[in-house]
Order: sequence, then C-alpha cells, then structure tokens
Amino acid sequence: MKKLLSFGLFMSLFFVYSCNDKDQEASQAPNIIYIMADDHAQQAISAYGHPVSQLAPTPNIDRIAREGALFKRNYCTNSLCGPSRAVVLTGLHSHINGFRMNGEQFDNNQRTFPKMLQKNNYTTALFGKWHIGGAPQGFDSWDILNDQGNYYNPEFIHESNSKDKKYDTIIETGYATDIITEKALNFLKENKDSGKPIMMMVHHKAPHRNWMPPLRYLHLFDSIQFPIPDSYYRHFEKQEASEDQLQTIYNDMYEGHDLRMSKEYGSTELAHNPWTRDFTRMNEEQRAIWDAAYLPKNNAFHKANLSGKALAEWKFQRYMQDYLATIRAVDDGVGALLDYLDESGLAENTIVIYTTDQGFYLGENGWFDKRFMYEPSLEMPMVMRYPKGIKAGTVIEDMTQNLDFAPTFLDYAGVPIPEDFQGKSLKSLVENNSEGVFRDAIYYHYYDFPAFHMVKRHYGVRTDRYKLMHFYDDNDQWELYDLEKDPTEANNLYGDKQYAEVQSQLHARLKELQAQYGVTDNEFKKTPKEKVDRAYKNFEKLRGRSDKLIER
Ligand code: SGN
Ligand code: CA
Repeated sequence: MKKLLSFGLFMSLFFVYSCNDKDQEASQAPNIIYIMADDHAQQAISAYGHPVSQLAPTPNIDRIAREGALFKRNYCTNSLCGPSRAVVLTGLHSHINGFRMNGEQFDNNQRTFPKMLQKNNYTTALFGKWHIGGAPQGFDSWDILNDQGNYYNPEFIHESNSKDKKYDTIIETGYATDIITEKALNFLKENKDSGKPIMMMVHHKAPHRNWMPPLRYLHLFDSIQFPIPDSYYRHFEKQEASEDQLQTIYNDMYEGHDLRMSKEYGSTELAHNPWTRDFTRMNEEQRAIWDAAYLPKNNAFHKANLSGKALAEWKFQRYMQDYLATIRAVDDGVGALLDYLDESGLAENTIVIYTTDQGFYLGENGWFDKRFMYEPSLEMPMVMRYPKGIKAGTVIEDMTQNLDFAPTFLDYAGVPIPEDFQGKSLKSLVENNSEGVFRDAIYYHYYDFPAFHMVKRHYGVRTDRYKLMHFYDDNDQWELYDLEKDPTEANNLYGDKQYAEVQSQLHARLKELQAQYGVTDNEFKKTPKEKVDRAYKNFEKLRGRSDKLIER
C-alpha cells in the first residue's frame, strides 16, 4: 500500500512538474517575425558588400545580420513571386505544392506552416503582398494588398465584420511600405501580452516594379552615380534564352511607367506609360510634391539630348535611384520593428528574418527583373536574428533555400517536421551545431513562359562550383557554367571536352534530385509555337521606347 501511495504521489508530482514545464516551454516558444520584400536584390543589401549597396546602405537590415546571421548562399527554387511564396508556406517544391507560375491559384486548403503554428498555440498574422490568390488561411489576422498592390494609396483586403459580405476592400491613403509597417507594429502592440507566441509575416510590395519612391526620398540619390555593371552591354553566345528575353533596361523599360521620363521639356506628362493606374491614384497633394521633384530632373534630361549608350546609362542611373529609394523606406520599416522589439522587451525571444521572394537584376547583362537560374536572380538574400540561439556575426556559406524556411520555423516552435517536407531545418546550421555539408546541390525549375519578359522555361542543378541548366521549351539548349572561373556566367561550357566528366556528373546529380523530389515527365510541357509567336508580338508592341533599340 505504501508503495502504491508513493507511486501515486510520484505520478501526480511528475504530472504537475511536466505540465509546468510544458507551460513554460510554450510561453518560451520564440516569436517569429518574417519580413519579406518583393524583388530585393542581394546587391542592394549593404551587409553583402556589393558596391551599389555601399552607396545606398541598408543599416537596419544590416543590423539583423550583425546581431545574428547572414546567409551568403540562400537560393530560391523558382525565381518568381507567387511560386517562391508558395514554397515558403508549404516547404514543398512548386510541382508538389501546385503553384508553378504567377496567375495560378494556390490551393489554400493545403498544409502550410502558418496553419501548423496556429494549431500549436501561436497567434499568427499576415500583412502586405499575398499574390497567390484566394483568402489566406492559417492566420488569426490578415490584411493583404490587392494583387500586386500599388505604392501610393494602395487597396487592402481583409475579412469583413459585416454579416452581408465576407471581405472589405479599402483604399488607404499613404505609402504602401509605411502602411504595412504600421499594421505590423499595431499587431505587435495589441498582441504582445496575450501570453501566446506570435508568428507574423510582413510582406512588402517594395522594391517591386514600378519602383515609386516615397515622397520623403524623391531626391535621396540625385547626386549619386552608381557603378554600371561590366556586363551592361553583354553580347550573348550559346545563350539563346538570354538573347530572346525582354527585360533589358535600355530597351524594355517603359519610359514613363518605369523611368518617370516626361514627354517633353517643361511637361509633367509621362512618356510611354502603358499602365496609368500607378500615377493617377496619387491625390493632388502627393502629385504636386511628386511633380515638383521630377520636373527639374526631367527638364535637365531633355536639355542634355542624350542618345545611344549615354541614354542607356542615364536610364540605368534613374532606375537605380528610384529602386534604391524604395528600399530605404523598407529599411526604415525594419528599423521601426527592431526598435519596437527592443522597447517592448520582445527582442530576446524573437526570431527576425529579413528576406525577399527572389533575387533581381540591377543592370547585370543589361537586365532588370528575375526568373533566370543565373546567380543574380537565383540568390535570395536572407538575414536572421535570434539573440537566444544565434551568435552575433554568424556567416553561413552553405547552400540553403526558401524550401528550408517552413521546417526551420516548425523546429524553433517545437512542432514536429512532417517527413514529406522537401527542405531541412536551418536551426542547427545557424546555431553552429551542425556537422558536414548542409546540402551539396540544389534543384530549380522555372515555368512562367510565355509571359512578361519572355524568359523560357528551364530547370537545373547548382552545386558548390558548377551549374547545369536546360532550356527545354521553344528552344532546346543546355548550359553549363564553372562558377569559380566564370562567376557572371558568360561562358557556356556545355559540350566542352575538358568538362565532359563534370557534365556527366551534373547530369547524374540532376536526375537524382528529380527522383528525390518526385519530378515526373509532366513537368516539361512545351508551349505551342503559335502561342510563343503571338506573345513575342504582343510584348514587342509594348517595348519601352518609341525610337530605335540600343544595340549591344
Ligand atoms: C509585373 C511586372 C513584371 C514582373 C511581374 C512579376 N510588370 O507584371 O515586370 O516580372 O509583375 O513580378 S508591371 O509593369 O506590371 O510592374 S512578381 O514579383 O510579382 O513575380
Ligand atoms: Ca517578386
């Protein structure tokens, strides 16, 4: 009897103890703040050291890296907005989560990490760009931009309190980046004492096309000349897809819409501007400040009467000035969130991530936009801070991917990672507890063709040193690069006898990855020729400039 009693006592003590422990653990689960910009190039985050970013630094984003970790080789699996977001949410490649290209509808009923965290005691929230269609699921609170969103006076959609309709669509006055930051701050303030951990996704529109800076930064970079990439006028050889793209700064940017060039001296009317909505939505007050800033700059441009390469380089400068000024506002927003975490005492137990949905071109090859598996668009800059677990100044050289985000968050939250997730948790890597190579190769597949910028469908493998790519749609071309000898991927070595061994190893690794990730033959559909021709015709009509194209 005595034995039984003491066993009972032991069990109840154990029960009380383990409950306490569990409660404590739950209350200690870290908050997760995931900040994602749209199209933020690695070259434009000063912590990465690229010369452009040294002229337009991002002190607050850098602070995350300095106090936490900088991921030097984080890559996306499919360099486009919607697909990247779908991978982040599901931890699965595009062909498994079903969202292969923009314009498709994400199956919101599928498993996502926010849903899993929500079921595990987290309060979850989402603010800003969504762009994968349908109503977000797995968030206690959400307020999203309509479609791509607009810089000025953007339209937001959220669940309605009214019985008659499900959603409210509201135009909010102000600048999108600042409004999104404010929504995030308000949410933190309202929920910080709820006793539950928070997972909040803050998705900026900036610095996505058409790069409209906030009123406070319309002159920020006026006096700065940014370095023009050596490859600005690159002539392509054995790179058919690169020849056929439509994303060249000097030929494809719309002079009004993208570069804010005016029709003529003395006019505030925009030159070639196929989409007027971005400007007409500004109110009178905003438009007056805007015009007062651009009129003298555009007048000076007309006076200079530039053509040829001088014009192409002027366009590069205007692009950089505006693109980087939109980033300054994003960086301000990051700073406001970090300051609030400090003031509120939340900083210590909060993981803060800053990343973007894919890389971006800042004039390399003469380009803007993304989509290609080449380095500038494959790279997905990422910094991460967690004072409790990550040592300040950590630099990760291993190849990581957006595929790894979902398992990382679950791991930190103490939620079991499903076996079919296709990425790996970054926790032990970033906390310096892991051994060996994190990943020896990554798999990539881009599908959105024919579409904006006409980047052909392709897939490939990247290892530590090499990259093998296959464009398989309206052309059929393999490309092979030795990234150590040729970091800008100018020299297609496919078929080069000296690389025969490397080439066959890469083919083998590619096949293995496709088998591992469940890639089937259905993934390599070709587009009918008439459809491709029609798309080229349509996009040719829209090309940026009325007079002749600038030769490479
Ligand atoms: C818009 C842009 C394109 C851009 C796509 C996809 N044109 O269509 O330049 O590639 O978005 O971007 S715009 O004139 O309408 O701005 S993504 O980041 O959403 O994938
Ligand atoms: Ca994007």
